[in-house]
Amino acid sequence: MPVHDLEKTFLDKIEREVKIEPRDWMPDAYRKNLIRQISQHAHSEIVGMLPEGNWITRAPSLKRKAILIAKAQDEAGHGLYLYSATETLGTSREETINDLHSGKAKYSSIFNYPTLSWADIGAIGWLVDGAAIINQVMLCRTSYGPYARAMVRICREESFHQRQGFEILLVLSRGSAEQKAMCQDALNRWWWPSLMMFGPRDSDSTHSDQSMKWKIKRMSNDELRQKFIDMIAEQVKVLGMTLPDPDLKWNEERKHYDFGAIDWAEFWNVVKGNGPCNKQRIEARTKAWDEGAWVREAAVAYAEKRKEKSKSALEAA
Ligand code: FAQ
Repeated sequence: MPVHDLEKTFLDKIEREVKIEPRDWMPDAYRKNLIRQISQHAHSEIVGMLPEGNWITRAPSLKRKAILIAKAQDEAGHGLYLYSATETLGTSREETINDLHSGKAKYSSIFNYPTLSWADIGAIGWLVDGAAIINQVMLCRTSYGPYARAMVRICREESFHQRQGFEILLVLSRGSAEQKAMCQDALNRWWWPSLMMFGPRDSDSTHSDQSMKWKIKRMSNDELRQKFIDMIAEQVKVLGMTLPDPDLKWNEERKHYDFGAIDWAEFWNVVKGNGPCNKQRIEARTKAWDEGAWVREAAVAYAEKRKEKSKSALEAA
């Protein structure tokens, strides 16, 4: 079929909300954009375990430790579904991971901030998972089938993560003066970086226009950010805490919360690799990759042995 007709079929599917599947024809730029977004999403899940890992050995009780381990394990699983979804687009896992280690591929800016107190684990669950869900609910309707299906499962787990984060903060907010202060301090430090998770303003977003046309993204960065702010500004009242933004105010006309200026210079600085923990995060991932080489080699050797065995069994039969 001529490329023109293939493209017409592709666009027609997008128009009719029919999912694009791995073996379907797709424009190179669509494939490339998906590889970029899905792999960066996968890297975010994997790097995202590191700030939480910092508290697994120091969780305040056995119950909290077990919950945190389970949460980090879920995130490893999300990363693996998403690496698999990236592979369906014709790229290898090694290539994708090398791009993370070399700094070519990004991961969410949020994971370059340190976790200084136990309350930070609550703030990550409530704010970071909360922001991730707002973004990912829209991605359940993304046009690429394997990505959309992975998102459905991931969202179910993320909403549990968000509730556990809120519950950690709720307990602290009803605790001693010291615990209340710890809770407020975590919110003060995580609020603005959480807003940055949604990406640059729509006017500065390079991929949004095309991604919206192809229905990879279904809502814009600013729309999602506003949705998140409206949700959190209400929920924070239950905690009896505040968000560190004096301009945060309900706007009756817009039926949304107004909010103060985001520090975009800080955002780009972190994205470019100069955040408080960027270096540490990549070093930890590279070290884990190098130290796991023997496991990958053993798995390949075992798979080859099994293949050989079943081949000989077939020949003998
Ligand atoms: N950090 O043109 P746009 C989680 C980059 S999962 C770093 O607007 P796009 C789970 C962007 O890549 C969190 N870089 O880009 C968890 C592009 O650069 P490039 C991750 C960012 O793709 C919870 C440039 O800026 N979620 O948290 C960021 O249309 C707790 C221009 O930007 C996803 O990845 C950023 N925040 O929109 C785990 C969701 N924002 O690639 C552990 C899927 C933008 O050209 C604990 N991704 N950039 O070099 C998306 O929905 C989109 O990719 C956006 C960005 C909305 C993130």
